[in-house]
Amino acid sequence: MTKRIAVIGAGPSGLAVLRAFESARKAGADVPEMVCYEKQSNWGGLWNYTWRTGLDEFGEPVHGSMYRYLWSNGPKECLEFADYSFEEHFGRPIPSYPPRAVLHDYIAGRVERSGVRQYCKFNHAVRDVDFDAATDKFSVTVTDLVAQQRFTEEFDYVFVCNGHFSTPNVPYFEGVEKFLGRVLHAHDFRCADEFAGKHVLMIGSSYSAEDIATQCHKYGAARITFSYRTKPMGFEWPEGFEEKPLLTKVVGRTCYFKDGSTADDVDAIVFCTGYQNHYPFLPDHLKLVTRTSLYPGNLYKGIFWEQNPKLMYVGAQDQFYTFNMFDAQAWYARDVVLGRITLPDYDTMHADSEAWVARNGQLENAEQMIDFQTDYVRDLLAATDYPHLDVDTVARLFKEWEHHKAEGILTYRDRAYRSVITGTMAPSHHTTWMKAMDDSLEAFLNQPGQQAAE
Ligand code: FAD
Ligand code: NA7
Repeated sequence: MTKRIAVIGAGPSGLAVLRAFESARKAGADVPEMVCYEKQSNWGGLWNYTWRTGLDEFGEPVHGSMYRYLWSNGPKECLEFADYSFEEHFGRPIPSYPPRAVLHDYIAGRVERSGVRQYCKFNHAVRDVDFDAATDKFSVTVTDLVAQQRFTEEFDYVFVCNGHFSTPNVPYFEGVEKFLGRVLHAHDFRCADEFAGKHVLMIGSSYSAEDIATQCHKYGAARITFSYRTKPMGFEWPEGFEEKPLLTKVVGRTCYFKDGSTADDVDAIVFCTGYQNHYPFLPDHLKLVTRTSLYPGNLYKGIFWEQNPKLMYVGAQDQFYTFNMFDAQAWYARDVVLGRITLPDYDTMHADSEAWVARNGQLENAEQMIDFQTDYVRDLLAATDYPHLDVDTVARLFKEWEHHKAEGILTYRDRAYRSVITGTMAPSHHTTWMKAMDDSLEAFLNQPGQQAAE
């Protein structure tokens, strides 16, 4: 009997899985039947922009956390697929920090060309997964959102690829319920224009705080106050920015902080307090329970649920590497499913993942974290036929990127890097990021007379 694989989610992680199996099939391998359930009407995951917030047209929680004017927050050269370069997709070199629509086009282009759309069932939300030890099969219960029909199918393997930047982490602060302004989580932020002329408080000191604040500044916010829990970001912020310790209470439109200082006349509070790994469709015995982490526990190779390795997670970790790491995971998992790699016993798997978890716990700064995830990706790549990816060069680019951010949080996106895959130097963008108000694909690619800078 043909084996069957369920893939939950058609974001970059789920698509990496489809692509990995399809490339083996095209090379002559006998691959299992694949079904990918995706609750949105198209693929691309978070990169598939939606204007909606809260619940969608079917009453489902909106997956999207991306906003208008979102530009890549890292160089595209660090996420480039080893089997599909940006140059191949766009027919020419493009600048290093593309806006969201350009990255969506790139992700979609690869899978469109490899013909995997036939495996995707869009507008299908996975509700429940269970495993029957007697039959050695998973049952996956799904709702067809358009037909409003619920059904269950059986599978031999399940890939969990639902992402973990969609369910907000929202702490409570005294008095916030009486705040006389707008309160939202980064998940619901869509458009910086709304905050033109306003004083906005960002709670948090990571990527969302930094990026939403600089977006708001770019589109005319009057003042930005950050509130950090552990430490300030410490960038050289433009005038009107201030970093303060943790918020203690809110009274009217005044915010009080741990050091006794205040911020007055706050118009909006944006909770940039991160997200939860959330798997509502999994029973406890299959469910990963973790905070955002570079190496969640109980996952051998960061992928296999050790108690039942026929359940696999792709993209469940915090990310420096993204698209190419998902590929490395997908190729490795594929080779296990195809019998090309044999998994060790439970104790060996668990000891291995515990060693990674322990090393993760010792990391002290971004450079060490980059090296850690580089080692992880390198380890996966060594075992499969994924095309060569020079992760040492990728790691060097990540570190340069960190330095470039430190040198100018408003200018780092004006930098250009050399492709690790093609060796081509990216051209500079026709407009500096602070002046590039139009984030459409057309505006970005319209580079009059642009030549690749060597
Ligand atoms: P997602 O992209 O989240 O895709 C998961 C998919 O699963 C979605 O399509 C969803 O609809 C589907 N799904 C969820 N639940 C179900 C269900 N029950 N049934 C069926 N389908 C389901 N990365 C970068 O490399 N560069 C960046 O600049 C960058 N910027 C980011 C900015 C923001 C605001 C955020 C939140 C993330 C950013 N990321 C960035 C990281 C991002 O997580 C990855 O790029 C990538 O989208 C992760 O892919 P994924 O497939 O694991 O998850
Ligand atoms: P992150 O990177 O997980 O960061 C979450 C931030 O929220 C971080 O600064 C946390 O502080 C802070 N946080 C979390 N809980 C609290 C509480 N209770 N009080 C105050 N502050 C808190 O999430 P992001 O949204 O920034 O980034 C996620 C992805 O989106 C990422 O891939 C980007 O590319 C875009 P800490 O430093 O832990 O003290």
